[in-house]
Amino acid sequence: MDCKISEPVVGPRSEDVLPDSISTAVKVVIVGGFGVGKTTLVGSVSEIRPLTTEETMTQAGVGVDDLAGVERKTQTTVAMDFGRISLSEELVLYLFGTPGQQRFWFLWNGLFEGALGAVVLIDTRRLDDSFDVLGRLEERGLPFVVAVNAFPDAPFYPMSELRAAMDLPDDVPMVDCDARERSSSRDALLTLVRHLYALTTTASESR
Ligand SMILES: Nc1nc2c(ncn2[C@@H]2O[C@H](COP(=O)(O)OP(=O)(O)OP(=O)(O)O)[C@@H](O)[C@H]2O)c(=O)[nH]1
Ligand SMILES: [Mg+2]
Repeated sequence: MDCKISEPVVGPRSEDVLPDSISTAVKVVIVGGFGVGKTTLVGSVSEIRPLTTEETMTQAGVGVDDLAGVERKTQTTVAMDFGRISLSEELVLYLFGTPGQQRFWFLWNGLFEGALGAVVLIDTRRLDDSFDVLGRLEERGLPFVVAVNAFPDAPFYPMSELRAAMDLPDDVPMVDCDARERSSSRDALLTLVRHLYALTTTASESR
């Protein structure tokens, strides 16, 4: 019997393949407290379909998860987010979003391995949640920028006041951000890359 098998060719989608011009790949982490928009940022900016590990929040979290300010949240990251964005023909960023709930923070060690920098997302309604996050980054000595994610009912504070409240050094860049907007999320990542570049330049000049 004549039998022709025409299996579909399975392989990477064209948008998943990096152009040959890419010469530098940098790993960055997206960190911040519970529900500040980390998964949203990775999802809005990634040029590949992002990997998420979202689970439905259940009654089991009552009394464990602090839902103040994010009462309408139904899903939470339990392991990581992953995405990718090419910032130029040569430079690609690999994005690793961390889980925000403190009970999953033990996963940060693995996620931070090999990372060159971090974007810290903050929500001005729950600024206190950022203190532990910033403390952990400072302990690790990982360079970071702070992105103030704009929630509609969040109080507005000038950047200088936020900087003072978080006791941030003057050389840590701060940007406004709407994690739902691709261009805004991209700007936050570009701010981090410029910061990393400036730190490298300063370090090599002082040698
Ligand atoms: N208005 C507004 N809503 C946002 C923004 N970013 C995220 N959200 C919403 O805030 C909620 C929480 O966002 P997530 O991206 O899940 O937050 P997360 O930091 O990943 O949360 P965890 O992983 O649970 O810590 C979602 O309903 C988003 O749609 C923003 O910039 N503006
Ligand atoms: Mg998340």
